Amino acid sequence: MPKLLLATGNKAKLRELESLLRELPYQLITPDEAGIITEVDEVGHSLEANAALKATTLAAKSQLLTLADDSGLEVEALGGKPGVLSARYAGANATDSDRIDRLLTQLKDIPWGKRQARFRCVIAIASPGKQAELFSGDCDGLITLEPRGETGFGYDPIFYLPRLEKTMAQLSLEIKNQISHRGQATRKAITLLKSLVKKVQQSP
Ligand code: ITT
Repeated sequence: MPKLLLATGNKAKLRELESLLRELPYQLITPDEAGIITEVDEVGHSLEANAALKATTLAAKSQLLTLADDSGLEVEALGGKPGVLSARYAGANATDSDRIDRLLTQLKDIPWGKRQARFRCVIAIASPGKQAELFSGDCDGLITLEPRGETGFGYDPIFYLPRLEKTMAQLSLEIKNQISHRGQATRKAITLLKSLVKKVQQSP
């Protein structure tokens, strides 16, 4: 079976990707199994640029077909911030709870009707020495007044989904994957991954 490196240092993201990709005819390889450190300087100014950078850099390092994910939260009242800086929003060594506190403080005067936000995810797939192919997904919601729920990661406890009347952190991993930005982007990428497997099988 061909190998696919899931190039993320975020364990919760890794679990979601493993679940989304588990039916595919690929052996999914974690960074630990490949013996690589996934840290890449995310110098790009967009999720697209950073996803491509992570996938091409780590494909070159591992010599494996590589999938990388760059994602973020865009808050309308903050003009789309933290966006591409979502992971670094409260400084380099901050925790998920530090980032949530910072965001809730920034939004303290914003009323419930104006707390629209969007999760965006860009998945990049790259073979060693090749350009990355990109797939995106998004998911709309509202930023709550306080955290609720225990599942997921990152900003999930303050991301409310009106249709489900729950935060993202009140959903099982399976339901989150059905509706999330990452689920949507990954399902688009699966079409490419399936065609790449066929090519490998057909080559002599
Ligand atoms: P890798 O770069 O190693 O994949 P990372 O956590 O640094 O791990 P990103 O650079 O893509 O990942 O940063 C995305 C940040 O956006 C992440 O740390 C969360 O704070 C937030 N985020 C992304 N997807 C999320 C999700 O599904 N639920 C909640 N927060 C999310």
